[in-house]
Formats: sequence, C-alpha cells, structure tokens
Amino acid sequence: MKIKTKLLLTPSDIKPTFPNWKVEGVFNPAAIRLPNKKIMLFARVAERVIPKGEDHDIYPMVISPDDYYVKYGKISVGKIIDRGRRVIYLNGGICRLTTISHLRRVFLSEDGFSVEKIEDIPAFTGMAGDGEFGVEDPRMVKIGNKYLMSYTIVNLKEGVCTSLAISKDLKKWERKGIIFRQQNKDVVLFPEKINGEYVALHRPEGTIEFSKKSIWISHSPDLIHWGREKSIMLSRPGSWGDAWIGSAAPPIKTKKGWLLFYHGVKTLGKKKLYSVGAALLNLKNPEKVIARTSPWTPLIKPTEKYEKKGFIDGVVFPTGAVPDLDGKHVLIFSGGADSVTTVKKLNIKEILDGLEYVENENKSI
Ligand code: MAN
Repeated sequence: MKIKTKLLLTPSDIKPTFPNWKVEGVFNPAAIRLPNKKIMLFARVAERVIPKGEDHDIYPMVISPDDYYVKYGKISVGKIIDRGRRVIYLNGGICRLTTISHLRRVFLSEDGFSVEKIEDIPAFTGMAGDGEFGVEDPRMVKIGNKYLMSYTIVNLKEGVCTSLAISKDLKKWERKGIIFRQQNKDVVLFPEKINGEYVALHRPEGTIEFSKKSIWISHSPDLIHWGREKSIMLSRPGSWGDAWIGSAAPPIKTKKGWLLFYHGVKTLGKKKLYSVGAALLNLKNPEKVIARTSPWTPLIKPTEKYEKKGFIDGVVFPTGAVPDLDGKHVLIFSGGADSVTTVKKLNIKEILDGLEYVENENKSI
C-alpha cells in the first residue's frame, strides 16, 4: 500500500521544561481535529536531567498536587542491578525511569502535514498521585462538547496505570483519576456511546500468563466505573504481533464497522520490533472482531531511518488517528523509535480491502 509519510517533530524542536533538562523524545501523541478544522497534538515529551558527573543517577519526581514542582531523587550506583535505556532496576525489586514525560501541545494544518505552532511549556504534566514519574501515551476523543483523554501514568505507589481527564477547552482539565489499574495501558475510548454505554479497549498485563497480553473490552455508565470485561483480540503465534498486541488510536467509525489500529510486537533476540495492523469491529457489538490485518504482513512497520534507530530502535507506535477532510483517507500520528513524531496518510478503502475475515477469534490461540 502507498503510504505518504512525513517526519513532523524531533527532540530539537522542543524547548526543555527546565534549563538542566534534555529532551530525549517527542512521540506517541494524542491527535484531535479542532472545530476550526486544524489538528492538535498532545505530544509526549520525554526529558532527562543532564548528569553532572556525580556518583549517582538522578530521577525527577513530581511532588505537588497542583503544579509541576519537581524533586530530584538520587540512586547511588551500588543500588543499581541493571540499567536499561528506559528503566533502572534497583536492588529490593523496584525500578525508576531514566526520563520523565509530560504532554506538549502542537498545532498542525488541516491536512496534518505542516506544523504551525509548538508550545514551549508543558500543557499537561504528572502530579502527586497522578503520575509522579510522568504521564505518557495519551489518546483523545471528543464526545458531545467534551474532550476525553486517557493516558498512562507512572505512580510512586500504584505503578503503571491509566487515568482519565476531561476538558471543554483543551486547556483546563478535570482529572478523574485511575480508571484502569496497574498494570494496564493502551486504553482507547470509542468516540461515542454504544448501546447507551461508554466503551473502552484496554490491555492488562499479568505476571502469571496463560496467554499473551491481548486487547480487552470494557463498559461504563459514567466513565469511572468500568466492567463486563473480556479479551476480544489475541496475538497470533509467529505473526508480526507474536509477543503481544495493544490498541493504537481510538477507533474510527466507518460504514463497515469500527476501524481500529493496533500495535504488535515481535521479539528478535533482545530486540523488539513494533509494527501496526488494523482490525474491523462490529458497530453495535464491538467485541465481535470481523476482520484483521494478515498475521504475516503488517500494515505499517519501521521502515524510515528515524523509526529504525532512536531512543528505542525499531518502533512505530501510533496513538492518534484522524479522518482526512477528503473522507477517503486517515491520518495516523505515531511515535518513531520513541524519539520523533510522524504523520502517515493511508487510504481507508485500501486498508479495509486488505483485511482478512476472522471466523473465530479463538482459533488464533
Ligand atoms: C511501550 C511504551 C510506549 C513505547 C513502546 C515502545 O509500549 O513504553 O510508550 O513507545 O513501549 O518502546
């Protein structure tokens, strides 16, 4: 399939929040079309404190419940068991992140291919109790006159969870707290109620695994209480999403069903390759998966040099999808290698025509 793609944002476009911080990545953005037809991104900005040659690592932690007041924690080298690019593992069985993420607003043209303005201060940050170690990977929908944003938080006590925030103007946010508890992320909301209920897709992670991490569905009367959950889409052995899958962007309504983009991970030795597929879900009963991208050929895989090499190599991670104004294409906004943000324009009919019908999702176990 022909995909028109463009590199939109790189770390050097972003002003660090504090003078002694360095931007490592601007990636995994929420995307929404504004009433004036332009597109707004809430891009994840990951920053690191520039080390000063001391004998310890520093990690920032937000300690205020109402502003971005940060304290620096210290980890002495003797406490470190293993140091990953993203995570430092400490003795005692806990870990700390090497970066802290917030969300930055970026304004794009109507066609999504030109950056018109990048704000130079954070628009949404972690808070005490709601992302002390940062907020990550937001996804956004508009229902009625309200913007709803689900986002990953990394908390001191609760660990990795998903929270929800609601806004009428994309400036002031009402934080609703944790909606999917530890260890659950890749939460996307459907952009309208279905059969009178809010519906979300999410991706719980277990420690005792009888199956690989998969995409689940959940329902809510009020966006706070979620339930009637089940796994609706599994990873398929040997496929490009062999290790696990997770929802990418909020589903898009088409005549044939809900069009869902999802990421899939294949492990190659120590490396992980993040590719993207699509699925079609029944409009009235989205737990029914009608069709999916072939297990053998993803829709999108890391092909550009900024997707193959970066903070984490080999990653295309979409978090936003906005229908193009021509009604025929979709604009997919993704992180590349956990470093940059890209836009990709794909033809919706070609995506749907390329899907394979799923007879019985359980057959893929
Ligand atoms: C995880 C998350 C994402 C990240 C991918 C790829 O799913 O940490 O934020 O983009 O891994 O590294």
